[in-house]
Amino acid sequence: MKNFNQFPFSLSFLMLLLLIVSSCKKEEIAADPVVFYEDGNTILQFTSDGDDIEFFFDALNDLSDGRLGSFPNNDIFRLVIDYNNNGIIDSEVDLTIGILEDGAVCVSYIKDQQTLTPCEFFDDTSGTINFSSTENLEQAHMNYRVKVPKSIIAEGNQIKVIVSLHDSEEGWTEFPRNQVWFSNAFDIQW
Ligand SMILES: [Ca+2]
Ligand SMILES: [Ca+2]
Repeated sequence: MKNFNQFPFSLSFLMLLLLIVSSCKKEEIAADPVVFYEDGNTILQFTSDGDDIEFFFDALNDLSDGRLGSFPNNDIFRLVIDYNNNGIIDSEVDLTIGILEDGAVCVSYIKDQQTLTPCEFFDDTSGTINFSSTENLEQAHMNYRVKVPKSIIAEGNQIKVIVSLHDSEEGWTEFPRNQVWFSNAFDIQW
């Protein structure tokens, strides 16, 4: 009889505790940007914001303004995403994100490491390619922001990502470098 009475009490107490912990955790993550790569030249970070996620790529060593012009004579980024977080390419499931010259956010699905589908465009996406100072460096330099709904980029709350930055003078730099998608990609979760 004693055990029978205790069980519902413990269960509801546990559920209340879980509710409190999970609501605190959500607010904490939404407020703080998470840096997932940093060296003296490049800072890569994301910020979880409700149903959206914002990526910020700060190219501290790119001091040449490459906002105008067409590829390869411009500065752009490419974000490669392992949608189902399984470490391998799943054709037309995993995706890439970039920004076109008119500012539109282009979502392309990966067929294989060399082949992407044409751009698709989704509501509630936004992005900017900037030549400006940032909190990391006062001198004007290239930096990139892109915000997308989490539902576009993730099956759950965890993905692997690769970021490539293109400078008109230096070409592509991939983070992490020299790899087969997504063998040693960055793990991020929110
Ligand atoms: Ca440049
Ligand atoms: Ca995958």
